[in-house]
Amino acid sequence: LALEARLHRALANDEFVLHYQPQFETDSGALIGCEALVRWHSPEEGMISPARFIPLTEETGLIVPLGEWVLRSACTQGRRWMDAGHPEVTIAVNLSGRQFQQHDLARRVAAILDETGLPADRLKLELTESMIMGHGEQVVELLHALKTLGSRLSIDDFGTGYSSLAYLKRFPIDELKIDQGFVRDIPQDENDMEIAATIIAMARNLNLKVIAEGVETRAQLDFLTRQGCHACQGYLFGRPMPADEFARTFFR
Ligand code: G
Ligand code: G
Ligand code: MN
Ligand code: NA
Repeated sequence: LALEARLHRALANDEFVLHYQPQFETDSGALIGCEALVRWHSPEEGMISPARFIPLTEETGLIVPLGEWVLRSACTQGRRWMDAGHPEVTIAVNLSGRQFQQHDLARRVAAILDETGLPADRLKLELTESMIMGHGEQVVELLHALKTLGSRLSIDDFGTGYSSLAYLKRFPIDELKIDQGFVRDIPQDENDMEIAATIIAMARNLNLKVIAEGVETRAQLDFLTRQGCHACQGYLFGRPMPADEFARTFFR
């Protein structure tokens, strides 16, 4: 069977799973949230990374129902952890451009929040610069509609797309997520350190939260903390892991 057909069958057969990666506040060391990352548990091949199938689902449009499954599953998990009495955490979910083109996306998100019972302010939607840049007033309206629900908006892979600073002021964004490409070579690469420091300073000046991803070493964490980065995510703290392992590891 071709990959596309196998992906359709995988969605019907419930072969996708979400892994969760923790996010920590740098000052306090407190767990503040997690990012939901999809994996395909293929009966033939075992666990398959989204890097291998997300691009094809974006081409074929399957990302729309898959993305909706991801959102519903992540919200369901967030509500389950809440009901179990675990500390308050936000659940970050990646949206793809195709999902963002749906004119009724805000209504769909609202319906999923309603259905799962996750409070809107515990959901964080990760968007990329290319999804929101240059798409006009419709996008501004959609962002405002999502904000009005009460959920948070984060710009993923920040610094890798168009860098128009105007949109940061114009759009109701809550957080910038520094791309791991700027974190990887801290503290060896002076340019990357300058870029990371500049993004942090800019975010703080604009009253936005800033989180670094791909944090793997103590030296990276120390640098980011000194610069005033609010939060960090990366292998130093934990890899993406199944929900039960996440709870055992981080809710104690
Ligand atoms: O988890 P991992 O590092 O393998 O993810 C690889 C890529 O797949 C990343 O770019 C990540 O943003 C993307 N990805 C993971 N889960 C999702 C998802 O649920 N929806 C979308 N649109 N992208 C995802
Ligand atoms: O595009 P997005 O930022 O959503 O993708 C996140 C990707 O980064 C996931 O595939 C996740 O597995 C990966 N990732 C998370 N933490 C680290 C890390 O510390 N180092 C590296 N190399 N990758 C990471
Ligand atoms: Mn992401
Ligand atoms: Na990213």
